[in-house]
Amino acid sequence: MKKYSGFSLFRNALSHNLNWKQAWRKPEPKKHYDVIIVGGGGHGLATAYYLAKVHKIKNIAVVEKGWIGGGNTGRNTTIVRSNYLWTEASLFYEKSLKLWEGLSQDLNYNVMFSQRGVYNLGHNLQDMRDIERRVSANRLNGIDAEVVNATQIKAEIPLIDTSPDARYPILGASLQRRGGVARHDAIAWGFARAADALGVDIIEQCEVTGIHREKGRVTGIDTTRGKINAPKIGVVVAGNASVLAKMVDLRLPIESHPLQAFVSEPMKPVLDTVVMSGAVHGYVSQSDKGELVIGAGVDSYVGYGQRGSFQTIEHTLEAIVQLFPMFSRVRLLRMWGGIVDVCPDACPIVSKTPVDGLYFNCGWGTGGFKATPGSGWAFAHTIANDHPHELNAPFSLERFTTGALIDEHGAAAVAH
Ligand code: FAD
Ligand code: PYC
Repeated sequence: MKKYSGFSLFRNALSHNLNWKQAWRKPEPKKHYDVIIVGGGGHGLATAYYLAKVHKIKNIAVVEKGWIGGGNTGRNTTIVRSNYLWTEASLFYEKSLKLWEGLSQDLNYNVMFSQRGVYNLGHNLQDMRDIERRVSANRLNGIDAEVVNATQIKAEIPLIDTSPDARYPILGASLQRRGGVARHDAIAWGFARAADALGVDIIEQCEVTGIHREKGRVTGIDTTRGKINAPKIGVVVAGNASVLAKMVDLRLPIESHPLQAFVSEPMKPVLDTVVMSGAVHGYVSQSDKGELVIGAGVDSYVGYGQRGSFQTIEHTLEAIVQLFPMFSRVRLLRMWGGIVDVCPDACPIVSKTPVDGLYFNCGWGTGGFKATPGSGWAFAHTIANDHPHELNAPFSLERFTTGALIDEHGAAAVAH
């Protein structure tokens, strides 16, 4: 991949973007591909990248109904961590965290991964018992995790209210220091550019409207830009997974909910870590631009509108102001919503399906951004080998019939 020197940066800065190169091509869809990935979010683009890079498959298309990264990838609050409770989940998320740690170099694109630590607060004795259990489980799996008390929290986050008479008193927290935040657009753009350089066709403004099957095998898709054939199709459409599944008469155990986030006006740096509280339904970090990035629990109803209700905004901001009284003076700049695809055990589905050659990657709910590289890596393995990798084998569709669920509601940390 071409590297840019300081001199070329200077020249391009002065040329009013006339010399700027397109980061990825805008190809017309071909009639046939070896693999089609439906969904140009981070997970879909990462899947295409690892299919081309690791599995040397050359004839790949990513088909996106809007623009790449316009779904949840571009709408999330970018928290990255791997401190899940059960071994199956924590090892899968840890694979992803390890990929994050080398991603800017691998993609030759700065994804601005900042390992500034993630605190999950505990407000009562049961919270603290759960935190201690999860930290122990993480450490047994070789994942960095520690329990910190209120005094340590106050020392590291001076603005937080740790007084015992607070409405939600803070007793302690789990802390994963290798956790942090990244730039959400950069993950889509970085994977898109790197996949394109390996020959992947990224086709935007191309909605999939039907999936063809013959004798139990997938054969192609109908799109708003015509029919495209392929013997293998990977579907990675987050909140729209049930809609695509219905095209092949498959019922997924998924509910789709709105999830909201907000940013404040920019300020000087006041918060250099990430603070989450599942109990009060709020979390906050500060972006490199200085905005507070604030998120909520899901809106409780199901729906496909990418917006949420006012009462959730009010509830979340109440919680944030209780934790950080000084933030009551900060003005909110904007809010938005995404549609998250939630499974009954708060864990994803990365799986083959009853239709040969058709694979689904979904159910990441409120927590899939952190998993983007690991999910793409494992899904690429599954598609290339027609068999899951051991990391994603426990996340198959069969678990909903065998009962081998992996309950991660506690570690999901965002209420749903
Ligand atoms: P998406 O980025 O949504 O990509 C799916 C794509 O499929 C979309 O671009 C869509 O247009 C396309 N598509 C849909 N239907 C079709 C069709 N018929 N044809 C073609 N294309 C189609 N996770 C974390 O780990 N940390 C967080 O801090 C965090 N915060 C969040 C905050 C909010 C407000 C939201 C909404 C989510 C948050 N998440 C977080 C979850 C995370 O954003 C998602 O799990 C993750 O981004 C999903 O990525 P994806 O690539 O699967 O989905
Ligand atoms: O999964 O860490 C997470 C998360 C934070 C905010 C939304 N999801």
